[in-house]
Amino acid sequence: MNIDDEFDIIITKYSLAKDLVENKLKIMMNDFVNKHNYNPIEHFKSRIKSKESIINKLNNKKLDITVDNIVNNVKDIVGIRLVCSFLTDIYDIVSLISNISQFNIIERKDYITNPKESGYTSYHLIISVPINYKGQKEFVNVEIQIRTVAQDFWASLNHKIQYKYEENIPNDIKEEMYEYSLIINQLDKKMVNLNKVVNGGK
Ligand code: 0O2
Repeated sequence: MNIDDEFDIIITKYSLAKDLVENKLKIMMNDFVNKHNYNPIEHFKSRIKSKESIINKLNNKKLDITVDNIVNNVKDIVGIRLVCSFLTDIYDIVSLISNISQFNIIERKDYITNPKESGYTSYHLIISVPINYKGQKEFVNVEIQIRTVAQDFWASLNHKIQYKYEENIPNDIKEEMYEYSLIINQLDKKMVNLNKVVNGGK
């Protein structure tokens, strides 16, 4: 089988995983809203990584373009981003996701407690979920990124900057973005406190 056909199969399998995870998350959120009368998720987005981006990622990691390398080294072929209002929502959502029986947590990265050098903050989970492809059960990885609206705002501009300058982001822009990430973190913490005051300490 040539690599284009292999890619088509990979995309089909990961699309099944994306549908499954989206459905489970919707059910999870409906249950939460029914119970607490509050929806911590402002919005959510899903995407399947393009073939070009998958190839770029393997090239950056100096790996050959093979099915094994794709499956073992590109953990975010399916990416789901959950954006919420408050820092505290992030940890509630992580805990809810961790309790979904079909989701097997493979990796947790708390870039809120340990921000990346760029200033990037977000909580990442890599989960493995079962899919049924042509009558066979298989497990597929999905990346879930959970972040606040403010963190998402920062990440979105940072993504544009990375795209424009690639590896050569000018130092003054890097420093400015880092400074803004600190401001955003302070703001997020203040918003949690103010929300507690407004809601009588809850
Ligand atoms: P895209 O376009 O969002 O898909 P990996 O790079 O995934 O092989 P690593 O280092 O373990 O391995 O991944 P990491 O850093 O935990 O997560 C990678 C993803 O996090 C990125 O995916 C981005 O979505 C996001 N991310 C990480 N660092 C930054 C950052 O400094 N700025 C922004 N805006 N996003 C970041 P991709 O595939 O790089 O990009």
